[in-house]
Amino acid sequence: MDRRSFLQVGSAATAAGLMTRAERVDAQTHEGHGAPAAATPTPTPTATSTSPRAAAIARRFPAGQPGVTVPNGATLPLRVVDGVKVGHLVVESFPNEFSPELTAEVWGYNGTTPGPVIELVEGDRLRMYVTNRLPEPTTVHWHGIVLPNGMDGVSGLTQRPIPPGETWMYEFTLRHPGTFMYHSHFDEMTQIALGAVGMIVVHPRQARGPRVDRDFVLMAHEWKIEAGARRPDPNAMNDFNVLTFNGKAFPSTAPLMVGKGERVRIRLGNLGPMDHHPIHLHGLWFHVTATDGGYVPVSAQRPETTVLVPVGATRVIEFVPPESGDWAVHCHMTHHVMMQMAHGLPNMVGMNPRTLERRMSRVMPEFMTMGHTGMGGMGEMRMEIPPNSAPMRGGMGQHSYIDMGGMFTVLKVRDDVSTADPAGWYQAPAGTVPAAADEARLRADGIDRCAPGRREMAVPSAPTRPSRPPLARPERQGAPRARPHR
Ligand SMILES: [Cu+2]
Repeated sequence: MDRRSFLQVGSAATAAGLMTRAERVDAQTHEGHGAPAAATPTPTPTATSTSPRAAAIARRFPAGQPGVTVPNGATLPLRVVDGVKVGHLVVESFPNEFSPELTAEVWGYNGTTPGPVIELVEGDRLRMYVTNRLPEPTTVHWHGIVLPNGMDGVSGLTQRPIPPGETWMYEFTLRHPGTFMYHSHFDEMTQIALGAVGMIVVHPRQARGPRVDRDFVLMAHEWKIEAGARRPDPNAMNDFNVLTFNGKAFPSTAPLMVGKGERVRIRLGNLGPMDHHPIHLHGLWFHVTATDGGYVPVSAQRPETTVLVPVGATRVIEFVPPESGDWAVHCHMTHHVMMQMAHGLPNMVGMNPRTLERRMSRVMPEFMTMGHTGMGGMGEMRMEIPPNSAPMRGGMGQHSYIDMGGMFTVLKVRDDVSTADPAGWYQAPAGTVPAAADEARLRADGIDRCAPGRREMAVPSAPTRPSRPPLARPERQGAPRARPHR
């Protein structure tokens, strides 16, 4: 199966895998739940493709709004019983593949972290069953939703916690449209850090602003997973080393496919333990149109290229991409696009390694200094690493290795998105990609490459990666270098 097929089948398979057979039959009838809960029959999805993206677009909600697209994720199947939308969340422990080289045991809902997106319509009555398969009690808090106090899900304050093995019921009406979240509110430090979080989308009954063509949900999260460990460390307070969108680190993050000129909405949420994330989009300007506190009045919307998504908040952005291309979408904290990068290392940049290398080569012929010319390309070198780790890993791009991993994905803007391959890259027109300048051009423009002010390079040797043998073991190197946390 190629990557495209995998992406297309993946979400559908995931969603299907979460349902019992009866639920599956029911969901086929009700998944296009755009209709008023009480009276109007729920329309059947009209998607002709197996693509979850196409299915999302085909699932229309009031005012012609499309259903949400959840990269690497799915929406929660809901059935309508006597006008009430009924769902079932099962919180439990399971392995999550963060990236091809890293899998760890997390706590999440219905086999995913974040849990499935709960997609509703303003005015819906929701009845949600919560089954606790954790080894300790739990609750579910409906973050941002205005509801009766007793349904707020705060252990001790508004309810007793749900003991392990029990199934409890929440029920309330979604009085306001918006982008909200859900998460455990018992032993928050552990359960949130291990992934017991998810998002809620409530579509408005009446149009609020211009209709969008695409509506994405992206949830940021951060994890501390020691290289080689099988479980995130919930005691971590800083140095989070695995950063994710919808539970995946790049290159496992699915791209956001949009058409040039389409109106796009991205609903960003953050229930990571500690850090706020400035999420940056390339190649366009956007407006922040809503938060988990409601819609931002048009007169108060500012154009932005980066939006800070604090812990415990959602930010909704909208834009019309003016240019086709492969545009980066990432957290702008540089350590949040690194994976399991060791911190507290000596600063090697600018160091002259010749003496060190000469001495070290006597006792360790394969010795290689790293970091003195910068750290670019280390992920690409595929040096030997502990099993189940992804230190400094990014992924291959069309032109070369992309040094960023973690909280990074790609907005793929295409002239014709209906036929575009999510695994494909943008083919830039000739002459629109930078290349080495030729001498004639330099002369014509009066550029002197040897102009005064250019200093000799402080470090005479270029990175030695092409000519040196691969490293034996990271821990056998004598010099400080980038290495995974121990
Ligand atoms: Cu960040």
